[in-house]
Amino acid sequence: MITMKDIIREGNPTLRAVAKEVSVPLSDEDIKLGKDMMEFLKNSQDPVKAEELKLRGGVGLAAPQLDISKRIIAVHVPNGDLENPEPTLSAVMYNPKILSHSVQDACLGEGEGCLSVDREVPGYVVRHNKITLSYVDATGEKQKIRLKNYEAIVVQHEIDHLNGVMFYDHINPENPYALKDGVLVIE
Ligand code: FHF
Ligand code: ZN
Repeated sequence: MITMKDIIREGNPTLRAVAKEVSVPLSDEDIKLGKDMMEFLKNSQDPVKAEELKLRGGVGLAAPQLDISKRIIAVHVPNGDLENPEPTLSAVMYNPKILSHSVQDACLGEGEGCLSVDREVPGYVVRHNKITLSYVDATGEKQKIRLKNYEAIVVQHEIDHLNGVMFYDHINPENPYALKDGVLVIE
């Protein structure tokens, strides 16, 4: 089971490396890793398990954060509605690739954090508002999906980890809350 001690923190060079593509058909090892990553996200969002295991709540995880330099991400985005616990997006993605994106940019109004960063870094992280994405799913099938708003932001944060990019690389150090005209702020 993955816990916080498995997650590497900033300063570890693996977080700055470009991760390697996984081979398809997927290996049993890569399938198992994807399952473990998804289990971590679900546990981290379960109030009882998160407290027991002292997990920080997460909506995404990338294999390099486990010191594994492979192009594997997991995303589990809850539906804010407590009556309806269906996640809006829940997937393990192998070799995810942004095929195209909107001209419109977006950022989270609250800024971003990271399981590999044990400090607050204030500021807007400007990303694409919409992305068209291809990836290989947990069953080895090629998928192509369109994402927008919060789901698109989470996936871009994860794909950045595969390319050695941290969220704060996108923050303007002179003016962390400077925004160009037309950027959608997601609250
Ligand atoms: C998180 N946590 O998941 C953040 C960090 C925008 O690479 O967003 O570092 F648990 C992956 C509902 C809403 C339930 C939010 C992408 C952020 C990715 C993980 N928590 C949440 C929740 C959260 C990072 N990460 C602050 C830990
Ligand atoms: Zn992160």
